[in-house]
Amino acid sequence: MAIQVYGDPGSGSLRRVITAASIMGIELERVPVDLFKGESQTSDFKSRFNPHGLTPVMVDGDTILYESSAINIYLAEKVGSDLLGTTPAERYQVLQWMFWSGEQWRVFATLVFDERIGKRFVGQAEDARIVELAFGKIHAAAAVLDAHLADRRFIAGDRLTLADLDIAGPFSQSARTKLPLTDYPNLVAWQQRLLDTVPAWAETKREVDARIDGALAGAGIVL
Ligand SMILES: N[C@@H](CCC(=O)N[C@@H](CS)C(=O)NCC(=O)O)C(=O)O
Repeated sequence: MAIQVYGDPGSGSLRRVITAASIMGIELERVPVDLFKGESQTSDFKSRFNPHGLTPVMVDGDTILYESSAINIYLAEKVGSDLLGTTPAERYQVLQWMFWSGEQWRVFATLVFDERIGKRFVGQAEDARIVELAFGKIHAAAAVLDAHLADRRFIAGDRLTLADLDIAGPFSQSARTKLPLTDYPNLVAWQQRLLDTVPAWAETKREVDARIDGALAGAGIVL
């Protein structure tokens, strides 16, 4: 039976899994979950898949996993992919940056998305203090990334790994949420490199954009 992934095409987290699976040649059965209708927040979804009501969720036989990074590590180990590094040293670098991404980077981009876009769908205004706090954290992390990428083409090693996909996640919504990233030329160039050299990253961007822009237009929201 095919590996199933539950998620909404507008989700930057799902995008990381779809992209990684595509690169690894893993066929996924996609099960749509409409986040704009709250389909991940039902008691059925929470009790069966993820008590937090968040997606994506992967089902592979008896294995049910949430958290995109864990799903990508699971998939990479299943097929022995080099996306997770080929030596122990490389693998620890990949893991270091994946954990860093969750702790220092994506969490603040998600906060901005919730304030600037999520709240608009329920008729609320953004809290400027929360956005300011998140922007401060994003600036600090972007400066570290920009310096790290000054003499590197990819985050860990000299080729694409899961660390790149994890750190690229916030770019899925950054134009809509107006993240302050344009002052970091190495970061901007690295993101463009991913779009230019990783077809699945470009393809999933189109999917995310179509879904979110369509939902915004449908709700009459102009950012
Ligand atoms: N750290 C989690 C983030 C999961 C997450 O925030 N998912 C969002 C979509 S990107 C979601 O399902 N939101 C549904 C909701 O808030 O109701 C991961 O990487 O999987």
